[in-house]
Amino acid sequence: MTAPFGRRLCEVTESRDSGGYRVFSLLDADGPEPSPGQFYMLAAERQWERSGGRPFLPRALSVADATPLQRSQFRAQERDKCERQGVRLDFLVEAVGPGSDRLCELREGERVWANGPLGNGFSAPRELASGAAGAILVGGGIGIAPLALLRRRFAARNVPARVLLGFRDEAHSGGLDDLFACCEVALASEDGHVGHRGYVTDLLAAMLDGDDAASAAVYACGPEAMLDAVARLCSAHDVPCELAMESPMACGYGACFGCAVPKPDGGYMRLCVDGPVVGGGRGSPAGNPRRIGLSGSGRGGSQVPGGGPPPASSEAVEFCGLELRSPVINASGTFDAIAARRVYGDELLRDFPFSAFVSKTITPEPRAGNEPQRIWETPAGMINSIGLPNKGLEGFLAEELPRLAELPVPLVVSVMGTSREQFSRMVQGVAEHEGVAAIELNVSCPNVRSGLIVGEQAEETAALLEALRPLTAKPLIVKLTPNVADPAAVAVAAEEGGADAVSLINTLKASEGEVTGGLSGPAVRPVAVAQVRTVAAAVGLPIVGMGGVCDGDDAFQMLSAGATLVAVGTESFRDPRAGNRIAAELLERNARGR
Ligand code: RRO
Repeated sequence: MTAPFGRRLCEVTESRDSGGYRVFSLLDADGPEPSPGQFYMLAAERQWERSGGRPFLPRALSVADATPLQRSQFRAQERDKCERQGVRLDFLVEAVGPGSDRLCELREGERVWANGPLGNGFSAPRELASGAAGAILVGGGIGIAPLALLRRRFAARNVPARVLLGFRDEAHSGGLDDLFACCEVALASEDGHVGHRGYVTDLLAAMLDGDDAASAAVYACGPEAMLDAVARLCSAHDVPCELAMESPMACGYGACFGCAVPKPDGGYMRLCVDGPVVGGGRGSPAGNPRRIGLSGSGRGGSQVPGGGPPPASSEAVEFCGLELRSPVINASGTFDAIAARRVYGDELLRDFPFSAFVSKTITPEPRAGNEPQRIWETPAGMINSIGLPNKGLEGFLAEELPRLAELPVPLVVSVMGTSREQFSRMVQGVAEHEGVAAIELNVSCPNVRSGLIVGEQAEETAALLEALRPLTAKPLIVKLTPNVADPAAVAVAAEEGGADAVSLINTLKASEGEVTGGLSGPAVRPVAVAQVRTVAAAVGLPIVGMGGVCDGDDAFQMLSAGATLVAVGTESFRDPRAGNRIAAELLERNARGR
């Protein structure tokens, strides 16, 4: 079953302490019932971004319990809004940072933005737990949460399930009484305050040494070291296991490419869409899980260079010969329409959030992307070091282009190479396909150590465009870097070389501690607006303005600075429907301003 497309406000119906943790309940009037192991991206409606711009991104929490509610159980005012039955969702959370701190402070009556249920849950009980030994559930710390719902589903189907839970110390054994109140559990604690003194995997090892272990199946969630140990034990005993993993995640639906974990056969997978539950093969779980935790070429834009009011109506707009229904598109690499369709189904196509779709940048050969960790939250933004994971030109043309051609909007393919020859191959390879309306030349990725970043030098940019211009009549859009002293000089070079448009800004080179990558989000918006204004004053080309656009006012500001189109990037991580929302807000704002 697919999730409803977008995020929705859910009321907090209960919130209470549970040991060192907090349990809170949400009334989800519109969502389907989740499967054990699935998760939601959550953000409080109020006071998110409250202190120093954090928390900024929503937080992934796996669901600890889900209770279908009949309409009659809703409060009167909710009942009218709800066409079918809703679900009460329980979550377990520990205050360990700005996001979880705020979620721990939720009080009854508050509202929370929820996007979900997301991800692949544990297999249905009948598929794995058919043997006499049934299921063995292994939880550690806050990882006990998804196992609580799993245990209830097993019980409902009369599948025997033994539960092994481990805690560091008393302060970290919260949730136990709440989530496993009425069932038998074997406990372990590192400090010996309860049950076996040691690790929960000691209990698992003893159990797997038993006679009936061969017919068991193991389901586990907990810290990385625990999952590694569970995987090793199961492999040694030839017992199938499923592991609920965790990785820093910005979006939950495949857009951000942040939650990568290594695949057993090399490369990476995104935990949000290929997990968070992985494994299932006999003795071949997740490989080596690294981390757990959710816890046309119409030259000249319609804008007056250097500013002036945006068009009175934000509805239809012409851009490089393309008729777009609104000026709002996506920023390359911030929305994976193929993954999003897997998650949200065809509802995505019916209400597609952008008036044109820009692909993630592709390169001549496949790339696995950078080693995780790949994303870090910053004040009012985030740093990424994704490293261009993509299937390469051939893989893109064979596997992705046909599916992107099904989108209800024009397709812009973003390409990159490390030499003029490579760029030429990319442009030729892509341009001949009917489904490709325009090509973005990414000369500005901050995260690939390829040596030259073409867009840092005006002469290189002009020479590149002169080489590429004769290869296609399709519009060429040059994606500029903000990491130069004079972006307008590079934009002028692109124009002189024959570009049809420029887009800016790519992310700002940034560091937080040891981490280096590209900064995006509202934190960069003033820089982006300034650069769009400067570039608009210097070139006659249409401009795609982007950088921290979160709402209609931001979009208006970008258009007022001289952009013809506005691209939404990081905001789509927080709100999958941000593109349509911003287009509607822009329309409303323009109507007000008239
Ligand atoms: O994949 C990335 O790391 C990435 C790219 Br291609 C880009 O153009 N900008 C960015 O911030 N990250």
